[in-house]
Amino acid sequence: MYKKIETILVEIPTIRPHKMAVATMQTQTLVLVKITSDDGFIGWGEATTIGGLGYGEESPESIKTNIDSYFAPLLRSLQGHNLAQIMQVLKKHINGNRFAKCAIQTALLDIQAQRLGLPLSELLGGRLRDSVPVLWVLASGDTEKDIAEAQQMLEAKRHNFFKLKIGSRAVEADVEHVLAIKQALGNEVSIRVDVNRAWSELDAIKGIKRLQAGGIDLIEQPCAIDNIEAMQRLTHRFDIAIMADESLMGPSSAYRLAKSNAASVFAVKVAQSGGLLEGRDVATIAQLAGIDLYGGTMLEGTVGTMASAQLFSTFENLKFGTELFGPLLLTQEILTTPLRYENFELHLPNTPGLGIEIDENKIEQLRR
Ligand code: MUC
Ligand code: MG
Repeated sequence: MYKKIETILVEIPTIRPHKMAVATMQTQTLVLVKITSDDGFIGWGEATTIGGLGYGEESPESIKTNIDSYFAPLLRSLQGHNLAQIMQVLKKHINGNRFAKCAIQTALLDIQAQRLGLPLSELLGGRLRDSVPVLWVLASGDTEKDIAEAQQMLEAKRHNFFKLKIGSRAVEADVEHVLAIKQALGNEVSIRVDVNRAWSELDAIKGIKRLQAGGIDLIEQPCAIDNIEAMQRLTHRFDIAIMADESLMGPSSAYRLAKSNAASVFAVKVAQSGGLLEGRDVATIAQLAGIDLYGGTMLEGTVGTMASAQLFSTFENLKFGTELFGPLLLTQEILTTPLRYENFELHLPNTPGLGIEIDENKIEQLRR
């Protein structure tokens, strides 16, 4: 039984403003869930989002309210430890709320894996790699600063591929910005762009033509969430990889996107999928449809990042790597031992569950 469910909002400043078409972040609000089981285990989950309601349909405050008011009483009323049965009841009684569901499921999986003495990845099908490649997102808003930041990351062997946040300026200005960075970093360094749905289809055609010719490797979510037809036409028209991000909201949207050939790559995000198990389903749909995979982030802190890494470590095809750099964008550490980023990759622990230890004193200091 799970009698104690706590939801904690933790506010952490970022190392620099993070400028995206949907919001500029100066701080991140981590939404953490801590569940204590009757047999003495503690599990953690995370439901962090980006820019309040700027990105998704759930805000940190609404996630906390909904977990405290609806998920927690329901979970407290259930007997036993059967995770599938518990999630089935939660899904039956609670509509939507994918981020909240993901956090609860992660904490329960963390506990179940600890109970079995296994790393969480072993409950998700089994680990195929002990580390995942991690890119860095350049989003200072300034071309020269972005180039310097990328060069620093390359020298420190922290990241060797990059994603650029665009979409807030005119298409031409964004294209110049991207191509200047590509030229400065050279052919060997993979550069991708995330438009965060800011372009019309015509903007996209104009922009992608030049970006493809300039050697850019991937265009993420160029058009509106629901404009599946535009994504389909762009995927068909260009050789460059077109990736669905915001349009992917769990397995059924993954199925629709795959069926309409509306992307050549999927950004799998555990919270957007509605849980780790649903993220795995999204990946399976992609694999069956011949769509490549990329491990996405909602700029989560260490809990959501490690949960995602545990899932991504089980993917057979992780062709486009991951963007699990969220904790590195934050100025404060909430683990007793920080995550290990080394040689351009995030390394997974072999200890049971998520394999991380939360510094609860730090959480107390930083909580809202
Ligand atoms: C997004 O749209 O991909 C991921 C990395 C980043 O900088 O923003 C997020 C959201
Ligand atoms: Mg994106």
